[in-house]
Amino acid sequence: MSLDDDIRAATDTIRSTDEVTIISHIDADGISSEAILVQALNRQGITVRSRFVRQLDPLTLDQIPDDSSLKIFSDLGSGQQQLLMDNGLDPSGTIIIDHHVSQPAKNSSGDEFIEVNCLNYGYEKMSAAGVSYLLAREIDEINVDLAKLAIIGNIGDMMDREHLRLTGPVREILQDGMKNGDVELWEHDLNIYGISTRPLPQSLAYSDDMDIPGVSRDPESAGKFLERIGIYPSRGNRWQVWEELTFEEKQRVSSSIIEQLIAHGKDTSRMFSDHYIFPDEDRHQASLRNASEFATLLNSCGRWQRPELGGAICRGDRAGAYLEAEHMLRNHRSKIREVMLYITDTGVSELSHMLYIHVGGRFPDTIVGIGAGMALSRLNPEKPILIMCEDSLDPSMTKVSMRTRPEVINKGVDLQQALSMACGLHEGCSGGGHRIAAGAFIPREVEGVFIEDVNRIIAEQYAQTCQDHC
Ligand SMILES: [Mn+2]
Repeated sequence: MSLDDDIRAATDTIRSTDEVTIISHIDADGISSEAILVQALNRQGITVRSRFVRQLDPLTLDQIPDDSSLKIFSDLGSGQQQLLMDNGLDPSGTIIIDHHVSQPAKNSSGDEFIEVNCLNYGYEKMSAAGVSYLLAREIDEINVDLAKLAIIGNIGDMMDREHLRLTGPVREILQDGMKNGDVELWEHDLNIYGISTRPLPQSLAYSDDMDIPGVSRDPESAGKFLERIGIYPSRGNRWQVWEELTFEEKQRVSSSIIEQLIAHGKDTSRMFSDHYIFPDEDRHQASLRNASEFATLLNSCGRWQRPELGGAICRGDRAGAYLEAEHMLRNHRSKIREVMLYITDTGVSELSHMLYIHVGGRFPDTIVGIGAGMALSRLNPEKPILIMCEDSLDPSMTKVSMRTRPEVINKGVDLQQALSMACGLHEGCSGGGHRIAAGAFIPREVEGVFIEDVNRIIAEQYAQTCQDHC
């Protein structure tokens, strides 16, 4: 079997149905996956209803209608197949489109779900939106105009972060988008975030990947750095965004940063990355002009319980839904900043192999992980960070989020594996995610021992890599 075989099997099932219920995840990848699937299915004359969930658990399973519609799970489901079986989902009437670690399950007659999961074939750098797109394209070539959404989902799930570019099958999806004319590739450009909306000094100061002496973490100094090389704020005191610089100005900035890094003996290997630009989006709606900022907008919709707004934007709404989402994004940013400042001000506890902090019920549990990721570059980025908070839906439970950086992954750390293993040691725990970012829900009373377990497992991961390579 191959991924293509699985895609064809799912397509055959879809062709023989006229009603579908999609159950998708609330993040940028889940929202763009849903938007791809809905449009592809509607074009086939199939009626679709959608549900967005934060995670698949017995509580959210209740939201799935008990009817004869074909159920399509996207960006979730692979790791919860036993739960789905136990809840009576029919294997022949259920499709799972996912990229998380799969745990297959069989019903009493030995049947399994129809699963399309790129990870099952070793494609680690493709997200659910990528798989959804391949399926949509198999259904009808007309769906190549959905490639842009697939790029957004993949970027939202950070599929480009390790290699600083999209790779593998997603690279081919990118070619589709470029051929379709609504995706532009800026290859080997400066590795900064916010190229369409952030004032340049801020973009430079808060690059996750570059530690530029005299620039990083200090927007004011970053502004002075720019002025020293002859780049000044335009029109009053407004700083340009990266996208607005001329080619020559960009080169001047890049070469000055290289000089600065080399002069201080810093690593230059993560200085350049690919950017994915959407030239058809209006400059007045700048948050939609590139894939990473578009993904941020979708994430903020999901995190604040309005995933359907993100879905409307994916389907082309540039009026009501966009304005509302922009408003939410501003709120989202200020809340994440609050989390980050709380973490850096309060300080974290340091164990041998990780940092941790408990923020109680101070912040919505949907954004603490992002805040922790941002705080990490201001703390000790050598160690993964674990953050705990109260579960908003069930106060007897604690939500755990972990984040780390690519350099740490390269040393053998796998947060998904660490949390899954630690969850296996205690009743009532569930966890999953990715090597670089993972999460879990655990009963409150096991918090203390859980932290110790995770720290020990991460220590073992380091030791294992050392055995293999040292
Ligand atoms: Mn995903």
